[in-house]
Amino acid sequence: MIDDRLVLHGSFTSSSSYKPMLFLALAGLPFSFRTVNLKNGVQKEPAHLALNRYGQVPVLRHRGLTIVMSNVVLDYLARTTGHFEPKTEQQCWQAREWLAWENDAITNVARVRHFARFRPDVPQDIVNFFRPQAEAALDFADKSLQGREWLVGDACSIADIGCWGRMVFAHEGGLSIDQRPNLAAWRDRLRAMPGFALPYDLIPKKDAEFEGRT
Ligand SMILES: N[C@@H](CCC(=O)N[C@@H](CS)C(=O)NCC(=O)O)C(=O)O
Repeated sequence: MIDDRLVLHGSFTSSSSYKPMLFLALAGLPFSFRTVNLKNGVQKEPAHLALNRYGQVPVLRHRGLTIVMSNVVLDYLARTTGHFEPKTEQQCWQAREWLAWENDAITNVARVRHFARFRPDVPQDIVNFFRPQAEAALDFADKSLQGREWLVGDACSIADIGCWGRMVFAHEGGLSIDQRPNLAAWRDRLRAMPGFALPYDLIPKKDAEFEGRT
């Protein structure tokens, strides 16, 4: 029998885990959460490496499949559930384009935050190299949202969830969403959606079952 329950492996400090978790929460879908303790290095243990060769989170398991890389997980969830998939084929490709850009550019926001939060030993010169790239990524997203509510089409899509999800911890790296009016308004639109929560409220520190909204 094929197991139809979605199982997400992730960590509460991880923006990459937050992205699929937020998708599932906004979609109101039931799923199981399995915590991976990054601080203790559980992601590098053989059992986890068997699921994710990169030794990272997140991992989604569903119907006998194992899917890794947060944006691939978002793509999979949109395709299999129909939630947060834009309307036209062109828009579907555009949403994937935003996710690819996100992985190039907003990753710098995650890097700066990672150094600030977890790696005080990293020399300031290195942080200073990534900070302008992080600021530029936030500026680009802010400019792209000028005069529009969502990154693609006229509704929230995986593009918005992916881009917001990786910039959610920006403040922990001393980067500001609030100072960018279009980004701040977009974040507030996401925040107003049923099921929305910030990572520390959404992602449990222990294994958990989510029954979704009926
Ligand atoms: N490109 C990957 C990045 C995943 C990633 O960097 N995960 C981090 C947490 S946000 C992780 O597992 N770090 C632990 C490690 O690398 O040891 C994705 O989007 O899934």
